[in-house]
Amino acid sequence: MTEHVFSSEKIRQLQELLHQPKKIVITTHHKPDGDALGSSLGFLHVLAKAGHSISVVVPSEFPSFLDWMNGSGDAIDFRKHPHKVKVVLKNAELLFCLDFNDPSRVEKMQAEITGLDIPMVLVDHHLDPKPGFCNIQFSYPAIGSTCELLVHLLVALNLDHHIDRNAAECFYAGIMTDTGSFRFNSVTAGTHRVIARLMEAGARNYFIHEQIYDTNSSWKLKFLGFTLHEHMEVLEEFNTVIFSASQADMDRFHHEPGDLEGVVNYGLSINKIKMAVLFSERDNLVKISFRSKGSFSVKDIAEKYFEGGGHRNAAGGRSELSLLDTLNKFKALLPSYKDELNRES
Ligand SMILES: [Mn+2]
Repeated sequence: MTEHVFSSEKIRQLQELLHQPKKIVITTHHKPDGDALGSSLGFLHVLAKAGHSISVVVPSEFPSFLDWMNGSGDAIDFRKHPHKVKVVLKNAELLFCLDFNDPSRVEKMQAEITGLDIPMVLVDHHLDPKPGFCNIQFSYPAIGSTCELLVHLLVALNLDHHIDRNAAECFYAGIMTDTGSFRFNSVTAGTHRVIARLMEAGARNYFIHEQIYDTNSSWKLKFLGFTLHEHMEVLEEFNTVIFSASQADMDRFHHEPGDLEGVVNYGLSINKIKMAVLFSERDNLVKISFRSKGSFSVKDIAEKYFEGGGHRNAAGGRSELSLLDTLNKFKALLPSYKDELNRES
């Protein structure tokens, strides 16, 4: 389990920060996913057992399929309770930033965390952390999830004996969702050793899987069917699939946050497809989810053209153009990637 080697100096610094009971705030990125919320809540349980007083703050709402996570009801949503967030941050002695590496990822909460005069610790697996964002940075892009990284870190800190069932199930969920249920190439033998450790601590794999994947509303499935049938465009020349969802369609299918989660992956399940992209209209903005297979990087497209970023095979972006104009802008970019999209790899 201790196969992951961290800088002993950083571990020492962090141990020193955690030596005395502290008021700690844990936060994560806007629109928290399974890994973001799982790492935050799992860490909350561990640090609480170690004697600290913890608040988890989220910049915006998380999808309801994560409601089952122990502690989720106590996470403070900045959009709903900005004042409460300001108060806990004002009293905080230490801030952990999990599953993001750039203050812009907390969106409207950015001003609250960049002005703080307390130690900040980053634990994250996205590429290119913003230099100097946090005082101590544990940035490991090769690791498939922040939850996996955090368990390795807890072992190095000698805090892993505090991982109880509640913490273990939060971490398990984050690893499962960020690895596409253990099938992405980021999964290693080390990932499975962490999973074994979490199951020994009581994590129920069947329970977690059911909570996350078998709690769809019928509207979500109807919307999925509609999107696949009506708004999926296969661009064979570019080995690319495009999905789109307009605000009107979302209203028609009673869209709830998280309902479009996973739609984009259906594109990659088509033979030979290298890239799949979902464009969804929200609050006068087009949100974009990019996915790819193999060496083709969607991170660069997201960064260069759509004010976004992420990983090589999974990235996000946005556009202030209309849905149609955004689709056209994207399609116009494809010829310049044609060779790369047709390369065998
Ligand atoms: Mn993650």
